[in-house]
Amino acid sequence: MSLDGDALSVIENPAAVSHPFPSEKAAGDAASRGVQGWFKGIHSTSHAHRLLRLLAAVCAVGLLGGLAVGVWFLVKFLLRPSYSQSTVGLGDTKETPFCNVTEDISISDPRKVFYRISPENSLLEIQLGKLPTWLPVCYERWNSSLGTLVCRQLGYLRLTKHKGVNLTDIGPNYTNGFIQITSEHKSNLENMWQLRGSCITGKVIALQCFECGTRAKLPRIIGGVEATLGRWPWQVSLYYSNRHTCGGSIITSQWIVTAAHCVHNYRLPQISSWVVYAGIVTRSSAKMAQYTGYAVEKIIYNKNYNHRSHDNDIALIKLQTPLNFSDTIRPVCLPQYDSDLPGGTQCWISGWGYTQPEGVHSPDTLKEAPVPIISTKRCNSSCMYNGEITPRMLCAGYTAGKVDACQGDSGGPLVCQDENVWRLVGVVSWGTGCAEPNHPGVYTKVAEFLGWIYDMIENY
Ligand code: 4AZ
Repeated sequence: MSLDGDALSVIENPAAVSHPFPSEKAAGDAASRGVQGWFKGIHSTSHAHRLLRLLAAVCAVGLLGGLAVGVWFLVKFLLRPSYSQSTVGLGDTKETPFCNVTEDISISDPRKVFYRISPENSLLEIQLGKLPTWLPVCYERWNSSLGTLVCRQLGYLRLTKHKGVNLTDIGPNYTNGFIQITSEHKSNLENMWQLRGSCITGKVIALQCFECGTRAKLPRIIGGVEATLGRWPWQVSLYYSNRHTCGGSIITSQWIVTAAHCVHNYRLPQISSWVVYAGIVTRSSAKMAQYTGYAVEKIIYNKNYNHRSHDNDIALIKLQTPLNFSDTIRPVCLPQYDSDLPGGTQCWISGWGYTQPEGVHSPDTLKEAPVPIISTKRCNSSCMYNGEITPRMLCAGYTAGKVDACQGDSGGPLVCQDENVWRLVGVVSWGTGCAEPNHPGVYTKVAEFLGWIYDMIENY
């Protein structure tokens, strides 16, 4: 697949060509013109003349030196360097000489306990610290709220099913011990588990969480970046006053995640002006009779949203009627708790946003593009966003620009695949221009809002 030309948002950005600074000669000319003007009209003796000429020369040299230092300062500190594609290729995640960033190679995982649900027998398995084995969980003192906590920890919105399974039914595979719940404190899964040699009840937990982040088996597409129906089944188009305004992602049959900047201000009270279209790739199909769109019941935007800094740029939309899941309409999973993706992780964006940085044209067909995560350290360096990236944001894209989200993609998904499920890692939020070198797309970091999302969905 070629990225050039068929990317989500594109190319030929004039900022890619570095602008020459005014030459020192021109600066010197200007300076000496200034010096000449200063001395015009002064008459004196030849001695005084010589003295004055000497003074003029000293001043001119001083001014020139000052100008040279000024130009150097401008280049080094004030003007962000831009790189042409020949110096930094697409996908480059290496250090650039101006940025002075050293990436942390080993990113330490803050988690002490790891959870998984065995795909073979649905048993809940836990890994404590760095122990090499995954252990099943005893059934005693288990309940559904613990099940919900575990599912959420794993990025699934809710618990679907849970039961105790007889140890005698699961075969001889589990000989390394068991995990027993030790705490009554049910809002936090930390430090709740203890190692045991056996389970008193002779039963262990089998679990099923809300299904998300999968797509139907699709014919494979090579060489194109126009998405096909069902490839991003969580992607929705949010229409405001009959116009595509933003993207969004389905997380349950009734809830859509989008950006706060899409819905705040004058648009917020106009609930009836919003329509959500799901299961489409062409916007023109939204007008067809079979896609009547979904009416909106509620819009909740994060109350800490700051429209100046773009911090906390996240909102939830509740539909009046639930979506019917199918091959083309499906929810995306959320990130796991405490998950932090390292720079270079390949993720994808999709949307109906502008396809030219200066353009006003939104494509009819949904576009998709791969974008690697850029570490916050690098994205916050002086050559990128110089400290503007808060812990609630993340960056994805390319040093060279050229592939990026743009206006109209806002609110839409940045998804990354993790062990066969797609997770909503980011929400398209902002960026300086579109596809500019050294200005990658900035996304709301969904992992920072898991508590808020669960809270809103439960209580509204
Ligand atoms: C916008 O205006 C917008 N290049 C969205 C994404 C980006 C820039 C602007 C990222 O909605």
